Amino acid sequence: MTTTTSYTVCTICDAGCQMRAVAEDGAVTKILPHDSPALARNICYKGTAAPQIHNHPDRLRVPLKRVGARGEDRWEEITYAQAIDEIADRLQAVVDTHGPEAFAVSTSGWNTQTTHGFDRRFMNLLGAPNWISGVSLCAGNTAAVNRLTYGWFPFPDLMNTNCIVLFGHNPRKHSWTPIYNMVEAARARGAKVIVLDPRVSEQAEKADLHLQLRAGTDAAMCLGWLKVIFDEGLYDATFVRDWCVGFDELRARVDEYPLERVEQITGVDRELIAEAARAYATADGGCIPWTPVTDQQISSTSAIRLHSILRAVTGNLDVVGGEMLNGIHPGWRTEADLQMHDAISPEQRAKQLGYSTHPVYTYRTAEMLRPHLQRVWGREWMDQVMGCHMANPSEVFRAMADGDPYPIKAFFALGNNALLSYPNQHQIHRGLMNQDLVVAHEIFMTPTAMLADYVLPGDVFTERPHVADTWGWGNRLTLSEQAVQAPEQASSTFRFWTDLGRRMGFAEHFPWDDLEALLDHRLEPSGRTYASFAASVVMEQAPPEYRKYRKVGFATPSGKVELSSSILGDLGFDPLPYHREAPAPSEQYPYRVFTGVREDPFFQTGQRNIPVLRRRSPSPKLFLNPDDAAGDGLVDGQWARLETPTGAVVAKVAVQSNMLRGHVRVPHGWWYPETRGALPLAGAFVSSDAVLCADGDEFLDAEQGIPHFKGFAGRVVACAPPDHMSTETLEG
Ligand SMILES: Nc1nc2c(c(=O)[nH]1)N[C@H]1C(S)=C(S)[C@@H](COP(=O)(O)OP(=O)(O)OC[C@H]3O[C@@H](n4cnc5c(=O)[nH]c(N)nc54)[C@H](O)[C@@H]3O)O[C@H]1N2
Ligand SMILES: Nc1nc2c(c(=O)[nH]1)N[C@H]1C(S)=C(S)[C@@H](COP(=O)(O)OP(=O)(O)OC[C@H]3O[C@@H](n4cnc5c(=O)[nH]c(N)nc54)[C@H](O)[C@@H]3O)O[C@H]1N2
Ligand code: SF4
Ligand SMILES: [Mo]
Repeated sequence: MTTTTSYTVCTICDAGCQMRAVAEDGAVTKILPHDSPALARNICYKGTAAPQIHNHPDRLRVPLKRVGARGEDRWEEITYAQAIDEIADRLQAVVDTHGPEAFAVSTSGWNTQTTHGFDRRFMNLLGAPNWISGVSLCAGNTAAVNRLTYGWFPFPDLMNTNCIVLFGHNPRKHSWTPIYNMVEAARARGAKVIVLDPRVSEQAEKADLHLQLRAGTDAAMCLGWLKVIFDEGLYDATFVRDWCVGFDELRARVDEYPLERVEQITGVDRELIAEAARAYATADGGCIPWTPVTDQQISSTSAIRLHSILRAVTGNLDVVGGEMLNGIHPGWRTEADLQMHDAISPEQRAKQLGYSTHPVYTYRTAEMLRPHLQRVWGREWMDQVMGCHMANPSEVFRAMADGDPYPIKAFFALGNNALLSYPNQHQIHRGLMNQDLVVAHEIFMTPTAMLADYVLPGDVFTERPHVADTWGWGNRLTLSEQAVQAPEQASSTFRFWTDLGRRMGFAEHFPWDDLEALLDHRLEPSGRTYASFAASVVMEQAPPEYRKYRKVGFATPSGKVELSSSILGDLGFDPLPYHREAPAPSEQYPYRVFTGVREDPFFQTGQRNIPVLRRRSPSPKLFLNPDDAAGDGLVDGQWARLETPTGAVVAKVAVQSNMLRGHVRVPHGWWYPETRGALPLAGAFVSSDAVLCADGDEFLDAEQGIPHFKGFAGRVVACAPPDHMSTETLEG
């Protein structure tokens, strides 16, 4: 028996822990923690379940072609070469009839890992602007909004900070373990932790201060903090004078939010608001780590901007314990460097859906930032957190479903369960049903893949070499070695785009024959090959350099921190942050529903088919406060239906005293792989939060067009368990 041990970067979730894969006779049999004591704790039970996931009997191994009606889940096995041939011909037919804008791609890049900018490269060569991603709801959009204010999306210096402010963000031992470990270490060092969460979350339980705000009121809360910070002179007046523009306008806006008003909006006592604001502003090095809760709200752009503004006016930008503007690794070609955004014409870029309606995350804003990014970071196009200048997902699905404003007729999902991963699931479904060509690149047969014409089997992270670059967000490079061969015809998304590109006339732009050759190219600026990198580096990061803006300024039009955003103003939006509400709860729909609270055993829509993980959480749960449950006559453990004007899902009631009254939590991403063949699309509509979330204008953030997942109105009624859950087999 041959046994090998390799360094590998886990992509089961997006935290990217480096760990060790043990392979015996060509299969990964065991995952070990890192051999560096500093990194050994960065591993969770999803990571150690990698062998069960990767060697699962249901892993897709051969390309499949649909033979039944779309969504019927009947297939024939074909060769990879036939699949690429037919996909190329059918995509070309769509482009010839409707133009390249009729082709859309959805991916998230975390898990396929080997995207390497090739999806955009292919689309840009074709002239296709409609690329979307799950990061439109997660960090990618935070990055885009951060750039409006200071031209970069900073990373918190958790190792050195004295104060951590968690807006909902709730890392745990088995949920974003590395961030959890850093927060724990900071706490042990004496750093203060402030949590803002409608629930007494795990982080809130241990926090120095917990502000139990109503869901969806984060922007108002931040305006309240600024009111205290300005009124009490707790800001860094020198930094504001020398490095910020728009202070007076901002101050006038903040004055519209006296603490009485903020207390009324957020439901948090004004004294506590002031105490928290003071604690953050006076900490010598405080940080507000990225959080998804402000990525998914109707006031998202304002709330994210307010985090940026708080960081700036308190003097926490690019200082020890604050927020690092690290830039990118100088010896590395980033995704953006490979994407060829100059190959697509400005006319085609302007057809990107959302370009005129919700432009902040589209090409339109990226085009405005180009000279400034070039000045500071040496690149015109930046792709932090795997997704910049993308189309608006809701508009893409509308175009797919209704041909409005123009038809989209070909849709590819790579490492993304698109049907469940955006708002308004029924519209996504209609859109997928209305396509001439749907391709899924997957490791399992998901509901989205069931709707495809072709399903291509993907490889997984232990089956390919990679150098992880913190998703273009930071300057760290981390080695991920190939431990084993992919099964049968499974391969990477790099292989897919290369083969499709070569087949469709772009061979000269896809010259790399394998991933190692491409990694050589990406490492070339540092004078290394992948082999020499792998032989000498496990992880590398340049030592931090602080206050770099003193040399280069900020990558904004003014070169300063724009408290009042000139770009937002030029785009016709309010250049100052504000608070906006979604339609309020009513007598008919009395609760504020929020999606989220990630479940430890699963990443997003995945792993419900992995027994060792599913056993830890057999069914989806609605969290309700005991008084609310009693008022509705609901008891812990019974099934209930959560209804919004958009749709209804069922889940088990979990009565929890840590929930704020009037709030209901619905989990993300539930479907029932075990019902494949028995329920349509394996129960994709039974318990999926995306069924509930609307994406009409009254639910969309104006500037980015992202939906409101944090506090939409709903009601809960008792119901019978769904048929497939009525036996206790799964529950046990
Ligand atoms: N309705 C709703 N939508 C959401 C959210 C929500 O809470 N509600 N959350 C948002 C957030 S925070 C995020 S981060 C995104 C996440 O979006 P994604 O990261 O795209 O997550 P999933 O949609 O679960 O899709 C991941 C798919 O990739 C497959 N996969 C895993 N590894 C590989 C691989 O190596 N190769 C290939 N080809 N496939 C692989 C898995 O089987 C799975 O089906 O979703 C966002 N969308
Ligand atoms: N095990 C596991 N870990 C994961 C993931 C997973 O699927 N499984 N997913 C990863 C990904 S992609 C992400 S994005 C993160 C997300 O993980 P977190 O950042 O921890 O976010 P959530 O778990 O969605 O919700 C966190 C908290 O937000 C609170 N909350 C709800 N609405 C609001 C609001 O309007 N304002 C505020 N301030 N708080 C609110 C909730 O009560 C909850 O306690 O987790 C990552 N880690
Ligand atoms: S936290 Fe767990 S699932 Fe996520 S990357 Fe780390 S080991 Fe993998
Ligand atoms: Mo996320």
